[in-house]
Amino acid sequence: MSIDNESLIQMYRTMLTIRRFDERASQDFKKGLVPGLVHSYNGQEAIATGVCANLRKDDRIVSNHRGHGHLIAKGADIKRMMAEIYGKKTGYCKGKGGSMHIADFSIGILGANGIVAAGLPIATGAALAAHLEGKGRIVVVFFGDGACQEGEFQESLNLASIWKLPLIFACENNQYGVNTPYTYAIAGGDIPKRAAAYDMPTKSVDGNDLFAVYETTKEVAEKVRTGGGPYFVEYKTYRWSSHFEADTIPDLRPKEEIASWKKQCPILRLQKKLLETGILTEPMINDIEKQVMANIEQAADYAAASPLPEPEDAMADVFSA
Ligand SMILES: Cc1ncc(C[n+]2csc(CCOP(=O)(O)OP(=O)(O)O)c2C)c(N)n1
Ligand SMILES: [Mg+2]
Repeated sequence: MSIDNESLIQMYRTMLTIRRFDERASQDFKKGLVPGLVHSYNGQEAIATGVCANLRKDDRIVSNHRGHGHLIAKGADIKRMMAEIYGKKTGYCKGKGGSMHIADFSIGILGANGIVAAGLPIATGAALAAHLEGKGRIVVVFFGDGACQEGEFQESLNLASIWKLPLIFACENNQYGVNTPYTYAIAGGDIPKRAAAYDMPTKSVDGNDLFAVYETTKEVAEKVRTGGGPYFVEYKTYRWSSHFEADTIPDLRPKEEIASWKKQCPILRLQKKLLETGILTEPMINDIEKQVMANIEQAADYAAASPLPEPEDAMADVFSA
């Protein structure tokens, strides 16, 4: 294993922060404190964490509608994230964007995105910029299995491949787009095969295994960074919650299937490994839990205490062509 103990503990902390952040956002949504939508990342934490741990600060990511985990793993400020989700003036978009528009260019976050697959062409453009710039930056775009059905997916893979761009296509195959299983929706049922058709190397890994995610991404990122062209990685996983926190769309997935995936909890799997190897102890785990919870409380208090945007702010920072 090529990961040092400190990095492993840091990744454990990041995964727990993502889990507790989304739990809190979901609870607050149900209390009516969140004006927009919340798409929970619960169950997928190892992917954002293991991928972003291989990125430089000036590397870029492009996220999607289920983006909180990606943003936290790339280093976003959870206070400003929470404030944005609450629609407050202190949030990343001054309270006017909500969960799906959070961006922080200063740390390479080019934005979450509410339009399925719309991040792929943005990432392709950013990768072209990185390629022309020649400073060894890479770009990662996170998207789901459902996004692979969009035209932008095909166009982006093609351009990235013919131009040999430094881009990792990180497909989080959580088995469903809302309630539609990918095995039904995707002809042939094999997502990496689609990328291979664009003459791109591919890998498929257990996205609930932090070690597999980290090691695979490390190898892939090195190739992409050193001029190897784009790479497609399928991270197999499962979302624990229904599509989003509103109950307007019922969860039609089999209850036994959800329960069996919960047994593959990425955080508990990592925790077990770290306990077995003595990298973490029970008291250390309790301490991390307390620290993470305190940070989440602080972020939620900050959001709750922050002012709403003023009506006269409505047209500020609004762009149209
Ligand atoms: C272009 C477009 N079509 C449909 C939607 C509605 N929608 C939002 S998320 C989603 C499912 C996306 O599934 P997937 O890409 O697998 O991501 P997951 O939600 O599973 O993380 C759909 C259909 C949308 N936002 N944009
Ligand atoms: Mg999906």
